[in-house]
Amino acid sequence: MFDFLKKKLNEVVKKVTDKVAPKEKEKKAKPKKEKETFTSKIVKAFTEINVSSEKVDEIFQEIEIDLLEADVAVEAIDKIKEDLKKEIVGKSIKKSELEKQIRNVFKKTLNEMLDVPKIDLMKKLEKRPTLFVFLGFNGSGKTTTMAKIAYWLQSKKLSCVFAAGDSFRAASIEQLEEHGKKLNVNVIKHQYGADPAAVIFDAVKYAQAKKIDVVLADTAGRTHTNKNLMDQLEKIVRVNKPDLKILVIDSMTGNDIINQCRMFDQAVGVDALVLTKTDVSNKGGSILSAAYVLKKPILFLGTGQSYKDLHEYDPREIAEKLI
Ligand SMILES: Nc1nc2c(ncn2[C@@H]2O[C@H](COP(=O)(O)OP(=O)(O)O)[C@@H](O)[C@H]2O)c(=O)[nH]1
Ligand SMILES: [Mg+2]
Repeated sequence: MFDFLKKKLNEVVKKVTDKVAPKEKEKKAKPKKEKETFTSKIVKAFTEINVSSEKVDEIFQEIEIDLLEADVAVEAIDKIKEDLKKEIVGKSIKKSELEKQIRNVFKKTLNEMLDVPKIDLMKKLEKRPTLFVFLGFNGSGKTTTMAKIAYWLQSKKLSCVFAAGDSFRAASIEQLEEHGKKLNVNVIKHQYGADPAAVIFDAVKYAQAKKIDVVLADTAGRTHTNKNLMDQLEKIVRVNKPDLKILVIDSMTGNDIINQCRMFDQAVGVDALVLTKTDVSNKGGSILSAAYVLKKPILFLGTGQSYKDLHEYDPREIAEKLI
């Protein structure tokens, strides 16, 4: 997971270290006159450096591209830079400790960036029935994530029903029924073209009657320009008052993640995120951007195509992996 981002971040740590305190051999133009004595070595090891704010700006101008390549948003890069300044500018730092110190600053910054508000899912799930509605662009992984969450709920001994709220895209109902069959979960559906608000309403009634714990409602994928689909989403929310509106985002989307989330948030309000395809995304900076810029709870990461490939979001674990 996030190998490319990891590689870039570690390269950046090395580059910053080298630029703050260039290695002796790089500076050395003429051959050494004296043999290094034990004392001179010690002195060198203890040589302290002082970094200016301008120096950090200059360094970041050069290395910014590395982070942009890994899909880290500009806002996130600025935070990394400012945090680094706070820790190293105006202080005397031993050369020998510089890299370690930079690494620690990065780790702390990543931890802060990845730290998003939390939702106590088990507490949410105490309500009967709980309604989760899944939102997102076409192909982001809504239906697959719903099925994975059904599997996860079953592992917690909770029952669920699917609402086929995507009555728009061809074969979407059949796709959900496939999952229903494999997971032994009923699907409440209407015809294609039906009003999804009514389908979800029926699924909630069904869950109440059958004492089913959770309703997982699919919706049609939409884009910035689907005005009527956006209106449909508003109706779904107005009629059914979901307990959680979960935005499912493809982590390969790059920094459009931020626009996507803002669009759904403005239209209906986003309570939490799931980031899918973290197993195939070769960049991963999008997760930093999503966490830091959006500050929405992240419930899960999608890590593959089978039902068990759903990983509970753990910021510390990710920060440890990255640096
Ligand atoms: N590798 C990988 N593929 C995923 C993941 N989540 C979804 N997919 C795939 O993405 C494609 C679109 O998923 P789907 O659930 O149909 O998207 P929807 O249009 O939002 O409902 C399917 O081929 C899924 O198998 C994931 O976490 N990892
Ligand atoms: Mg779908």
